[in-house]
Amino acid sequence: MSKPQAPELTPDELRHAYRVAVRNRSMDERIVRLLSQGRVKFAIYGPGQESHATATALAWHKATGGDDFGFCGHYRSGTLVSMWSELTGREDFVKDVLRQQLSKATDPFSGGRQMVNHLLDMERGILPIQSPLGMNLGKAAGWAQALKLMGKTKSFVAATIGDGSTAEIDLHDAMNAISVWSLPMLVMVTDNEVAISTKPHEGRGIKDLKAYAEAFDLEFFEAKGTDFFACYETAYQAARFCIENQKGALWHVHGLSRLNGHSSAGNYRFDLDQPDPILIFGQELVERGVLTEDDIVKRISGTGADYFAHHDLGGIMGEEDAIVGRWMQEVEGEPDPDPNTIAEWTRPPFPAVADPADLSDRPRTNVTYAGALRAAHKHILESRPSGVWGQDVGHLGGVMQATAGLKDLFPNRVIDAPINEPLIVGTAVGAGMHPDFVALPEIQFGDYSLNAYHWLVHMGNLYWSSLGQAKPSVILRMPTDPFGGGAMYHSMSVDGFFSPIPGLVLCMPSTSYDAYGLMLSAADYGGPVVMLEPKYCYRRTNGPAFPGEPTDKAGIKALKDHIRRGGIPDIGEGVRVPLGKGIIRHAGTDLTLVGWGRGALFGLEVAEKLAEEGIGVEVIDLRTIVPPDMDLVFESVQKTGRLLVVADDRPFAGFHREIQAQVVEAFPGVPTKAVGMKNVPAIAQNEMIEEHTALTPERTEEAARALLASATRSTGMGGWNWMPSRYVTG
Ligand SMILES: Cc1ncc(C[n+]2csc(CCOP(=O)(O)OP(=O)(O)O)c2C)c(N)n1
Ligand SMILES: [Mg+2]
Repeated sequence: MSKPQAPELTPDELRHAYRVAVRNRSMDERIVRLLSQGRVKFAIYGPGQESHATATALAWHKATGGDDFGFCGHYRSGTLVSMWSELTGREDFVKDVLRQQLSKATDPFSGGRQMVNHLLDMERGILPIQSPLGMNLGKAAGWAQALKLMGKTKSFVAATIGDGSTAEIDLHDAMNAISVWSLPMLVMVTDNEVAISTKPHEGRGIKDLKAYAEAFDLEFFEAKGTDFFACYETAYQAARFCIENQKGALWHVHGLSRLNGHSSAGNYRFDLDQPDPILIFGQELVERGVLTEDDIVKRISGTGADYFAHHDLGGIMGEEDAIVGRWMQEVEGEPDPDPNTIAEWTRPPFPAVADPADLSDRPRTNVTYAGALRAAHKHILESRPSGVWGQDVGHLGGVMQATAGLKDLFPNRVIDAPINEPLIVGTAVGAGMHPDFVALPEIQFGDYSLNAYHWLVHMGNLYWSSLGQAKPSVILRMPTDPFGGGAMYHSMSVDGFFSPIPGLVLCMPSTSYDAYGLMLSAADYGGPVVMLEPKYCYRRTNGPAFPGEPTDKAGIKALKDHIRRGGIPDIGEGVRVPLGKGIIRHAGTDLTLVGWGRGALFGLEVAEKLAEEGIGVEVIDLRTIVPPDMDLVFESVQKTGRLLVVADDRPFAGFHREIQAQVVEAFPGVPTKAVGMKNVPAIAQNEMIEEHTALTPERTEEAARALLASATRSTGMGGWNWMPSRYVTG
């Protein structure tokens, strides 16, 4: 392969690179000084990476023009992002890094929420750097995937990991995504031959990065990280390779120095024995006649730990250091974040959705739950930049047939993904961060979503930690709960695992109408939403009819046949179900039954049965589990004085207990029970045992009757004016 030659850099460009390099060095070393004075608690920085960083940003800017670009670095990428910012018109970037270092309210990346050098600038394609090392790769791969699905044919995306982080499974995930989806993405391994304190022989299983890259059909590049010109050339070639071939590459940047240790948590004394790229770069620029000896930094003999004691800064760094010093003073005087704002940016505002009119008079729908999901996907795929990916979602239409028929309509945007849940969810997070893109990943069985648990946590905290700048629009769907002999690992309920994750919206629709309406609201919403879909529901036709559904016999038969054969029903415009709002499925005054998923359906069965005996059970279907519609629950309990919580998951330490706890806090003394799966490790394959373990209508009824029979009482502690219900007194 003939490699493209990088355009020659002008003296002005070289001087600019040197200036940015020394400005960042000055900032880092001034922070080191603050650390030793105890004026900063923690720092992580990049002295030793400046030549590689400035050269790389310059090369990528030349190779891409700054468009259709994405980069997710790590905590040592500050100088690279600094250079990129200047090239794309953002000034005073270092001042902003200082604001983050000092955790000021003015920190534009996170308002004092993130650790220093956890940067982002969505407008310039700088994706949010977060601490979990390998996950920056998944976000970048997803960003690239969405660019591709949006028809960008000249895009380029890069991500950084250190040499030690090559042991993280995330690298395997990203390499698979880049290889299988042919993503124009460069994996940059910045190798300083150490990971905090762990040496390569202790921490690196990959012995040959070239062979490793080639095994995934990625082009391999390498360059010495202290050599500005080699890095510039290689960064340009690697970027052009990715752009022209729309394929992936791996760049091993070796020989990097780490001049102040890993972070302030260890020994951060400046290491005079390692090669300093700034000294090398300065000398080269003098030799090329670009700078004079007076311009550049030089090593001098001095005493003490301070970098400044051992260096004559020269003209350029002298100027830059004066600017940094001034900025530092200014930033120190800026305000701290206001404690009253901690709950801000927890999640995006929910879209305003008119509460659906009372649907109880509507006939039952003839659209199955799976059919409704197909229609929701179709609507989203038609109306927005979006993509569906998951195992077997394309050719097969998903194991639950929730995506059947979609690949025929959108062959490139409905994608059969590798068997790798973190890859599926992680790339969805990256893709969903594009302002208009909605990622629609599916996990084949909820049980396997546990492999991607960290991605759920990650997508839940991105919005908060970036003050709303990183907003992953992801609708992650998965079948859950026991049904029909699924056995272990095809029966798990995951609501109790996921409900404590901050920042997520967790839905479990029980009807076709809600499945469709919640998905569309989730797409309008634009934040991360997890849809848990009870396997029991897919072929059922629970809930009200959609507007315009046929009512004549022939029409109904045609609709049913169409859906049974994998067709996508045509659901008219406008159906939406509000996020965060429950619904009363059955009114009553004797007992409040709060359920979700199958629990709501069984609850309704029980309510209808008890109504024949004159017992009024009020059934609330939460629909959105998190955040739960507690107003609706409280209003009902205020009226009935009893609470039963019903869902498939185990009540033990699960979400049942959250509802109970909130109700008991609001209404001390209220009698309450929770019913769900028995507290055993899993569901057995034997269906008789499954029946004995899982939630059933019978156990729901039993719990309701026991609760109705128990005397209710008020402790008088909570000040709620509870009156004995008609059932108990009468
Ligand atoms: C997933 C994860 N595990 C552990 C850490 C803690 N940690 C932070 S940096 C680091 C070492 C990384 O070494 P390397 O990848 O070589 O990068 P370097 O810092 O040397 O540039 C570790 C273990 C983390 N941030 N993320
Ligand atoms: Mg390292």
